[in-house]
Amino acid sequence: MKKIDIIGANTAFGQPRLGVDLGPDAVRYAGLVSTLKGLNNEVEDKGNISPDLKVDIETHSQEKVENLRNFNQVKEFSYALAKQVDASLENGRFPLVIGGDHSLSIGSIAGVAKHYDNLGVIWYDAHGDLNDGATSPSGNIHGMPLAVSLGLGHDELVNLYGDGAKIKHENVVLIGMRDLDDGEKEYIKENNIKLYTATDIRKLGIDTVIQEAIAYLEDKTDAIHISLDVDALDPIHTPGTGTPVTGGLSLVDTQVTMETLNRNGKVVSMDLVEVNPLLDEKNRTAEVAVDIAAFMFGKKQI
Ligand code: Z70
Ligand code: MN
Ligand code: MN
Ligand code: MN
Repeated sequence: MKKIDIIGANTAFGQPRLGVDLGPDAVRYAGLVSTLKGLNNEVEDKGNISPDLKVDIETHSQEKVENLRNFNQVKEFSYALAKQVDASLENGRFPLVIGGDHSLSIGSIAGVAKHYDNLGVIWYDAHGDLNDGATSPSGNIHGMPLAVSLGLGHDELVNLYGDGAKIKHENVVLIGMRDLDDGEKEYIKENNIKLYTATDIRKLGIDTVIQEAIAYLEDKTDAIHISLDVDALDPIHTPGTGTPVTGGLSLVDTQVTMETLNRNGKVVSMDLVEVNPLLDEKNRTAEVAVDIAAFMFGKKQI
């Protein structure tokens, strides 16, 4: 039983495709609140961060500052989200942030990091999201949030809602990677970041991977944040996302990961991001997102 705040992070500013801003509502329509309540959690839906968001389909994603698309919008949105996540933890609740594109994690991690000196982060994603303006091939800030949280990137993003890096390299575990840019690969090696690629997971088995990840973070962290991009899963399960990558993780692997993390009890906050209902098949990806959340909050197969 957990006390959960659902926070709709309806941003599409971190990348050029519209529709991901509708992700939080798609996940609501797929039954998020009733599912989590049905598992005996206390649930409050806090609504969306930008309830009056008016998307301008003409100008969306045209503007760049130092190769950072929609820099000012991402900055403002992230700050508002950080405040909301901070308040949620302050009230003794579990912030469950529903995206929206992955740039939102700049804000959610900044909010959580206010509460912990040694926050652990599990980045469950096909991508590393470890670019900065110089290494990014796209200028899309959704490819940068983990770098920003580690202290690499534009000053105003790195220092957003608290000075400097929010997390340490040795407190991060990457799971599901299979589409890393060259600069990201170098950054992972240089900083010795713990990494499980999609092929590592197939070779070792997901249970070994998640047990190793927990053991790796156990003694040096005081809490864990999980940031789950639905493109970590194979597009067979989650077709409704902006950048699907073949060869992904299975739904069962993801259920095992969530169930194990729930049992471990150290996870205090979660992002569930990159659901884009405009690219989906009958809201299937949102339904899978609800199932993933269910396993994080008490669902079992028997
Ligand atoms: C690429 C970039 C990315 C999500 C794509 C892609 C990043 N590395 N992240 N989809 N969720 O543009 O930086
Ligand atoms: Mn991502
Ligand atoms: Mn991704
Ligand atoms: Mn370091």
